[in-house]
Amino acid sequence: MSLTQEQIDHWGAYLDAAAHEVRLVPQVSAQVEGLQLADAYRIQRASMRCRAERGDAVIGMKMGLTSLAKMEQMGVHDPIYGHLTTTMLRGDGDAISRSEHGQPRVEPEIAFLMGRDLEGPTTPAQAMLAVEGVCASLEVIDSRYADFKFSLEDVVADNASSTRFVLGSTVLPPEAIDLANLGMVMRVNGKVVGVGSSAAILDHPARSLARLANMLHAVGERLHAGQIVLAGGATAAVHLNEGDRVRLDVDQLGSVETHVLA
Ligand code: OOG
Ligand code: MG
Repeated sequence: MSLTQEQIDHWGAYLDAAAHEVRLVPQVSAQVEGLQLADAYRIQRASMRCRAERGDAVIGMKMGLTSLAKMEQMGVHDPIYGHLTTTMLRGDGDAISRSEHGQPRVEPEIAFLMGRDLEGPTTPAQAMLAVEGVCASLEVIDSRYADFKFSLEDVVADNASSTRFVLGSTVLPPEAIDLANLGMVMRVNGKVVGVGSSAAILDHPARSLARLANMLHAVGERLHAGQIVLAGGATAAVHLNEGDRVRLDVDQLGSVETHVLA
């Protein structure tokens, strides 16, 4: 049975408060018997309404668990999506703060900057026609659940662990690059911690974008011109500590960097 609107709002506020106050909380699924995926997405949207009340607007979407490396690391094998908001965005070279995170991890990603609205049902080829620019990105995820231990429904309710993302400075129009197999090398403090390819992202990042549009279509939503979309980490995520310097290099898309302050 699906949850009432009152229950959805309660769990949305529960996870929003945990994220806002950088606190760990018990999994929702441990407290709601038979939590369904559709209700988990409703909880995610309720938590976004709490953010909006603080003036934190949605500026894009992210796909998660789109590579085998990520699926295996998390023990969850279905792609999911989450919302990206203003407070999560950082520019190339900007810092993130360790104190604003509970258990931060970083992932190498490809970002799409949408030039047009994109509504499902769609295909990877059609989806790419709505993209204006492509750039490298570092996503910093954090979980409101201890040790990132969660079910599919729990991580969806927790907005797919979204916390921060950094956009690279080099933005290319999609027709200028072949996204099928771009090498991706992530370094922490100069040491290589992740090596991958854009091919790891559902075989092609365009598939991730189309999948997102199709998942949104199922709930009567779409992507909007001007929004940012993260296609999902190409390698397993790596733990971050205060003082760390992170750099991602992507073939043809240059680099993107961040560092972790106290
Ligand atoms: C869920 C978010 C996964 C990705 O790129 O696969 C994600 C998690 O691992 O906590 O952002
Ligand atoms: Mg990610």
